Amino acid sequence: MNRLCELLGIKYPIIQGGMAWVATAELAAAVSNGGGLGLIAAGGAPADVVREQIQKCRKLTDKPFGVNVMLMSPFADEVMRVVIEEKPAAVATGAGNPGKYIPELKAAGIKVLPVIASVALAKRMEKMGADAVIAEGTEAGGHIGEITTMCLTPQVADAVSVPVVCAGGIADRRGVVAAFALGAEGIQVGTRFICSDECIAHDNYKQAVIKAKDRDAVVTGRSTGAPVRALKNKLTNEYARLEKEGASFEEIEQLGVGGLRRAFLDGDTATGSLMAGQSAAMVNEILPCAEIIESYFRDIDDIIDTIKENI
Ligand code: TUI
Repeated sequence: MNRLCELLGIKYPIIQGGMAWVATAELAAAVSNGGGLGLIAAGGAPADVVREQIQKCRKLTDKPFGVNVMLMSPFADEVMRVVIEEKPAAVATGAGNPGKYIPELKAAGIKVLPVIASVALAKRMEKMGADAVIAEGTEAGGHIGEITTMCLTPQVADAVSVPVVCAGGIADRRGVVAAFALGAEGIQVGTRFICSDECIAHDNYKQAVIKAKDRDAVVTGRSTGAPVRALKNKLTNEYARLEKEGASFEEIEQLGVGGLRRAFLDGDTATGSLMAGQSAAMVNEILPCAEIIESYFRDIDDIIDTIKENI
């Protein structure tokens, strides 16, 4: 039995990425109903909105689901308090060190799954009681670290004993086999789920992901210390121009304000922040979450047979 499935009480070892605005109760419930672990993304939302989302998700699924808490949010403390009261099956965290919250989360029976982008933080999280770590490579969308999935995953797998979930660039079942070959016991998938029937993002956002080619998911914000990967558009071009000109931190940050909302709600593909990973280039159609999940785990033997024939 797969350790991640056992830990979380799920059928397939797949966790949905915690995408701000995109990962609503509807998406999380659909992923959980499809046999994975759905996550509601708290993003920058206030705590009462997160509580409503958790309660809504409970009505849509009787399967385990979780909440992704973005630690750079000004509401992170309040969101954690609500999560501890509501007790979803799991909490994933991003963009920071969740150490100070771990004892209370564990005391509430909530599984703790920190997203990490370095070996050092993976080790620290294991020591502090994390139940698994999500090793996210730089291929991922949104706020990212520097190390590739290919290099990060085996190093984290060698460094910790808890299950490692591999994230960043996994677009299909070939990626699943690669992740498991690198030592992972599960995968986290974000971008692929943007193009699902149950994702309530604006259709323009979904179509932009479908249209994306290999070099379209670009990184901006390296100069401000918060690199973000999103689909290339007027916003990313403008961002890159300001960074090159050495504009002030405030001026650069101002450009991104409301960007996700413009992309997700308004379908503004020019000035919205179309956060997506490099795997966007491999996403070609909108499908129900359950079909997406099954497509990741179907006919795995065929890939392994091909590998055996060639090595
Ligand atoms: O968190 C993410 N992805 C995100 S968060 C987000 S919202 C945002 N928007 C604009 C700017 C910044 C954030 C959009 N996408 N992924 C998980 C992740 N965590 N990637 C990298 C990290 C990370 C980085 C540094 C985790 C911990 C860390 O250092 C913590 C420490 O104190 O050592």
